[in-house]
Amino acid sequence: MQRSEPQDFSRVLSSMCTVPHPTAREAAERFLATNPGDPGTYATVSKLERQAVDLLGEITGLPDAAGYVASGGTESNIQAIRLARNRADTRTPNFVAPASAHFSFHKAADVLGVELRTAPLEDYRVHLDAVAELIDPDTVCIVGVAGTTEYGRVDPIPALADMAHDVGALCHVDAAWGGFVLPFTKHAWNFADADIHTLTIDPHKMGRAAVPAGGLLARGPELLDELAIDTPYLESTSQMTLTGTRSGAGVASAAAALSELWRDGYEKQYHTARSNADWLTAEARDRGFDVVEPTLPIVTIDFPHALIADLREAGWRISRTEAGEGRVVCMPHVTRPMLEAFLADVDRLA
Ligand code: 0PR
Repeated sequence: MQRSEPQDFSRVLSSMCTVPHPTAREAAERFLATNPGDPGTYATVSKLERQAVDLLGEITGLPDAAGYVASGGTESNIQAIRLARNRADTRTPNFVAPASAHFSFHKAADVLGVELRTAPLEDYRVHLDAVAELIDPDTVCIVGVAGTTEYGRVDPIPALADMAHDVGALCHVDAAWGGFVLPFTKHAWNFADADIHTLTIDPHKMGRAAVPAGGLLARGPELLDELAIDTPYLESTSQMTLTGTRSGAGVASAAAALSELWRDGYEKQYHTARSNADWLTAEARDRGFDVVEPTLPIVTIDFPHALIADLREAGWRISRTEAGEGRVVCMPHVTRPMLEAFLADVDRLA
């Protein structure tokens, strides 16, 4: 029989997933055969899901948030656009998102038949005048990203929320990755900082839950009602999730990680990541490389393409931004000794 080994993260630099917390791993194993999509039958895991949503609400400044544990950021983003479309009264809906928005919004546009209008950036954040130009009476949602996938930047969320209100659209924030680091920064990004309607925050990224564990939160249950579908043969009468059968492992591990780590554990994790990001930035600049100033712990370094190829050849999992920089996401498994080993290889191969 094959022994199950934890995956080796010792050279993984660009992933937004990480080693699950031991408590989260254990909870995932215990709830492997449960389905939160059928709360009548699997009551315990449903209670854990409520607990997880309550904690996600605390993290995002809305203690009584409505929501559920989704399969990931993609599902949450699709659902946010879906509910904005369903509540609006137009046959030709559109939504506006920054050019930095994750590709899941392109999937949302495609499956939902909602036009995606992409707003250009200025210094890696969405350009507000450009957003204003793209909005019209058929705009159902304005998206802001709190922690962009490539550069970890935070859009001006309060201004986007105001613009959405002015035209009766919803404002959705994608904090899939950033949600577990932003509470320890001064950025305005959540339900308490701005009049946003929905938010994506993924426990399976910085939250240290097992995959799959995403989070969709809404300011009130009425918003999620837009997603409800009748479920005639289940004990519960309706379902608002996109998937039917869901992973009880993901849900239970999210609840376990959140109760274990919010708030001190995540705060400590953030400060370690921050200090690693600052250290790596300084070391890379000392070596003459350009680094995009990191606002959250994601470091993008202007390595030559050949060097990135050689680093990959040497076993480092490092991805490139669209502009070509090497990207290091300072996840909890990315330690200082690991970065030292990485820089030693940079020096050897450069
Ligand atoms: N929103 C943001 C801001 C994201 O960065 C991502 C994923 C999503 C939404 C979508 O989340 P799910 O992938 O959970 O549906 N960002 C990473 C990316 O696409 C995902 C990733 C994670 C990629 C781990 C590689 C990897 O090893 O780059």
